[in-house]
Amino acid sequence: MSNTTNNIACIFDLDGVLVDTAVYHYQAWKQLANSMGFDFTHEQNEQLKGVSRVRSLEKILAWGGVEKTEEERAELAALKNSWYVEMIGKMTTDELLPGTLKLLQDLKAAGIKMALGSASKNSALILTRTGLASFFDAIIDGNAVTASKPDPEVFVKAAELLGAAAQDCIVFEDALAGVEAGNAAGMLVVGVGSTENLPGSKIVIKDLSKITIADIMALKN
Ligand code: B16
Ligand code: MG
Repeated sequence: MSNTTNNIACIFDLDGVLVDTAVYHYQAWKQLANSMGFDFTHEQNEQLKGVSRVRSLEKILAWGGVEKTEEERAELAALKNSWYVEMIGKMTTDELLPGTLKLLQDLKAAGIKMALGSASKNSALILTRTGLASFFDAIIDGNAVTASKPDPEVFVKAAELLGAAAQDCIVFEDALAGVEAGNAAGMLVVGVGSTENLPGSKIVIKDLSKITIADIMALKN
């Protein structure tokens, strides 16, 4: 691999980019909303992607027209998380999204630095269950930041830990809040999902099987 590859660094979002956990978040939030007597749509669920647990709950309560005290909100968030953790505790390597393993293996073999940049406070369990932990040179997740995406903090901190300049970082994101965070950090953003949901991305790919190291290098040139 040429030296130029050493000048780039890749920062991956977790839920919806590397692993298929978005469906578990949805199931757990839906169960919580249903227990309070209301529901929300798939379109509304899109707005929860990349958004912190606390902020997600606030949005859901607003959709249901339900008011709760801070203490009650903390209990509801903990309840949702207990259901979610039960689900992800059973995850296997089969739940990696298409192309994840191959791209991470190729990047590792090429000596390209990689970081995780996730809003989740459960990233350690997910990485362990799916066998991805050893790929990352740095992990920044919901436990390491004070501001949620679209604030750039998560990606800025990840780049710092990698020792990479913002302009050399490529962020992979499935959520609009994450695309905005990557752009605010001055990084190049590859959207993962559908174009209509991810404006502001440099390119949008369906999943990680649709991109190679050569494609990534071409984006930087
Ligand atoms: P947790 P990501 C985000 O992860 C999810 O997209 C979002 O739906 C979730 O609310 C957030 O993590 C917090 O997750 O409750 O596990 O701390 O996409 O940034 O990897
Ligand atoms: Mg995500």
